[in-house]
Amino acid sequence: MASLNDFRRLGDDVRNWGRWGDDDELGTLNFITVEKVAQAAGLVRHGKVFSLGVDFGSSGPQGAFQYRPNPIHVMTVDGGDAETLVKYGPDWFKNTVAQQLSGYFVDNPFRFNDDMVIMPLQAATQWDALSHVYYDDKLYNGFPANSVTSLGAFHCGIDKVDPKGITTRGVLLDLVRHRGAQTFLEHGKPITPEELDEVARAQDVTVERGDVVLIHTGWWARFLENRDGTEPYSGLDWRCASWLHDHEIAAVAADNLMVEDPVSGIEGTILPLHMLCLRDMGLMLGEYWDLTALSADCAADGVYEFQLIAPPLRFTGAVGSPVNPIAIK
Ligand code: UVW
Repeated sequence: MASLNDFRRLGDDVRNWGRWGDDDELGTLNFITVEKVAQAAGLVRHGKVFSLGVDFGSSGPQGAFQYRPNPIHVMTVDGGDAETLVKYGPDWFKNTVAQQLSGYFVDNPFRFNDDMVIMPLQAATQWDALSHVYYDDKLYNGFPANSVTSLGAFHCGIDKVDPKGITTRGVLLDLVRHRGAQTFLEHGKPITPEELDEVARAQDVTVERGDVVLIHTGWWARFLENRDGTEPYSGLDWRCASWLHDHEIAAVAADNLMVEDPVSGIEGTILPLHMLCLRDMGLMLGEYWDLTALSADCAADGVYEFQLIAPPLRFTGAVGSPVNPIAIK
């Protein structure tokens, strides 16, 4: 087991603070240049589109952690209101909402439906913003941790990503195939930097500056079988921070709940890779990405690179965002 000193040493090695200026809030997304965007577009050869987003609904992966429920979907207007609630609804409804709606629904063929969702922004397929995780009272690039307030993140929020978006070359590293696993990487064997290199070599793909690397662990396929959002798995070891740093990638995403291995590997802290990536490197993490169909296609044609389009939603001051990432080959 490594120590907090080992962790801090690696933090010093991979820290990107000041690399793109003292006011930078994009972090490693700065590696995505216009040339990179153009290169990625050139990878589209067959028009095959893969949606990497999962369903946002009541049977999603949340619930096991009490602070994160699954999305709650509420209809705020539906066409049935025209036939029933406008006529028979309670007085408060008739005197307020119905008065407005009757303008649309009475003596008028027009009908409409509206809805809303209440959910943690971390509920399903998501990006962690750089302000999601910190330590020693500092966010990425040295911004004070108390700049994330009850009104939201004034630094490193997900809204800081939007001007640049996330459109780049994606590279899939298929750990399931590499380990010959049945469905998913069972708990107990964290993925090491050396193994990431082995997988890339075996797939004959290079990981380059500005790429988003997708780690296929099979966890999402497993979740669809047993609906157990707490199923332990093997994820990236904390030492992979060096690998992600050395390859100058733009971001990393996986098909499991945390990207990193559930076993910390550092005595005295949980989630060291989150801290090294988000706070020290300024590298965003994508979680709960569905890589099943994409990995099957990559195995079939031997092509593990593609155009990836995955812009977060622009929630002001939010520390994360749902996303529906698209891979195109
Ligand atoms: C935390 O880091 C707390 O959560 P997540 O794994 O969703 O990023």
